Amino acid sequence: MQLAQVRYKGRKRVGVVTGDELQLLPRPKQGGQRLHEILHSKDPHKSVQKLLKRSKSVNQLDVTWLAPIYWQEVWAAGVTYKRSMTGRKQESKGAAKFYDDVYKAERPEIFFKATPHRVVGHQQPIRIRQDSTWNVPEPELTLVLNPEMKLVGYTIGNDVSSRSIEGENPLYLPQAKSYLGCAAIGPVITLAEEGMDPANWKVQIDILRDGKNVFTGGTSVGEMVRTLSELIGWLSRDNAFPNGCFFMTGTGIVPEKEFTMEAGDVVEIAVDGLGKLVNPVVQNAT
Ligand code: DO4
Ligand code: MG
Repeated sequence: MQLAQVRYKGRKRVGVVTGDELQLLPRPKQGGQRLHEILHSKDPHKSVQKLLKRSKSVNQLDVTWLAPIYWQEVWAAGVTYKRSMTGRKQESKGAAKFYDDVYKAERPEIFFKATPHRVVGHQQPIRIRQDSTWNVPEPELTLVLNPEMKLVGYTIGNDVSSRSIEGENPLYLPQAKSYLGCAAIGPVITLAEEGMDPANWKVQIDILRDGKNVFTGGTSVGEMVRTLSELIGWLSRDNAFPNGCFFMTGTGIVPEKEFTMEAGDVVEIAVDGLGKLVNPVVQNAT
């Protein structure tokens, strides 16, 4: 079951997406629930089934897609795939040893990525920093966690990053990673179900420039060196997430060092079963 947050006739609404169909659930004032309330309910599937009885079908072309986030924080894990480790070692000679170490260490790299106002949804522009010369999208399986840190859903995340800033000095990581428009999430949240096996899911990215493909890459979640429950365990340690949390699980696709993403590009990320997240790229003043 896939849930979206959209703007329809000027109002934020929750919808259920089935292929090309979009069923809008009732508004909170009419007995509905906001998206995070559904996600954090005892049984999100049951909550949606109940609300679907009073839903209304609309055309997907009549809505604006919003990031499916309310007030959750966004966190991210890093160097969870070999390709991220080798890419980072290349960009940052001084810090190469640390990327090698963290790839093998028991404790993973985990960092704070964004608050909701820094996050965009499907078809909304992601940003390149104005003071950055080398930039990449990072396509990442993203976990939706409730306040008890239970995995309630999956979505696609783009951990947009400045490689020039991160590569200059690893202590600049927060500036390379967290700024306005630094993250995209969506287009939908796929509710977790028994029997789902993310390890089999393929992740695919295409970057288009002037309508032509300038980068294409793929990986599988099974290439990740850590398990999802291990990552959630580390994120939860000595921490609390009263509003729930989105957790990006790291990138397995890093373009060669000659490549930088540019303003005007369009980034398309697809993950098996989770849909396709599409975002144009801008580098404007804030
Ligand atoms: O250490 C840098 C960040 C790593 C990261 O974001 C990733 O591997 O996805
Ligand atoms: Mg990343």
